[in-house]
Amino acid sequence: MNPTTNIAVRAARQAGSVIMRSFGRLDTLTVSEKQTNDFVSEVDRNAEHAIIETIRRAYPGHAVLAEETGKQGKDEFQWIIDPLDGTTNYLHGFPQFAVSIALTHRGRLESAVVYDPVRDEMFTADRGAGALLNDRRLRVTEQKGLKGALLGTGIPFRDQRYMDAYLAMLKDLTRETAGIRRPGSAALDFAYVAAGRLDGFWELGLSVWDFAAGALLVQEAGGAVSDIGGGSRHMDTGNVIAANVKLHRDMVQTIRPHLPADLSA
Ligand code: 2AM
Ligand code: CA
Repeated sequence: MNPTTNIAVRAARQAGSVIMRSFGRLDTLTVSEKQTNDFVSEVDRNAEHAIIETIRRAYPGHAVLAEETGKQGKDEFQWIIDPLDGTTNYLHGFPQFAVSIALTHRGRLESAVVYDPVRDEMFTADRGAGALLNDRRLRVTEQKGLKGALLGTGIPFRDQRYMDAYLAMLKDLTRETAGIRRPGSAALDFAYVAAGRLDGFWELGLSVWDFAAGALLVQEAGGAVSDIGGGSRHMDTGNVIAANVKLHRDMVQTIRPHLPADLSA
């Protein structure tokens, strides 16, 4: 494992203990709403602080982009951090959330960690060296098409502009697959695609910290990640499809007819 991935693992465990310490006493947390339906608690902030401290100590010159504190520093290396992905689940005591930490070098993903502190599952990837769950090597499924596939997704929760387009995609994919799941943590959804627990995943309007680490996990597990129209700008647009290569193609084809003009580029 790369030294940078090792540091990310250490940081993720520290965040995990901040998160789990408060999981049994959620009623005492102070929660605020950043935007419509977008919540943050002191746990998000404390977990993020713990991650940034650990990274800073090891790599003081690196830049950071983190969900709660934004951008800090300027460097070829940038850490992309979501201290608690699935905050809404967390605040309801619904045990599906994760810590997500990625490192990019000149915009290219190098290291990825997604950590589920409830199940103590540590998903890691180094560019060019594969993806692991704890010590086990990960591989996307060999699902050949939509028939029989289990897909993950996220329902638009903030920006409702694309709701009708999204529902049309959902309708077609529901009809053609074995089932659709909406677990509520995009970082874990990507990790589950990498681990072969989901065959594929799609969502519109994600933030880069929700899936930067997840994208490298899927790629290193042999899968494809793209923009919703099949292009390569997903890290900028936040509209994503992830799956094994064959299924990815079928998902793009089914989704494409429903894309609003401004998303199909
Ligand atoms: P977050 O908890 O880090 O904000 C999936 O829809 C993604 O959107 C999640 O990874 C989640 O990341 C984010 N999100 C923010 N608010 C949400 C909400 N009310 N419902 C679902 N997802 C939300
Ligand atoms: Ca978050």
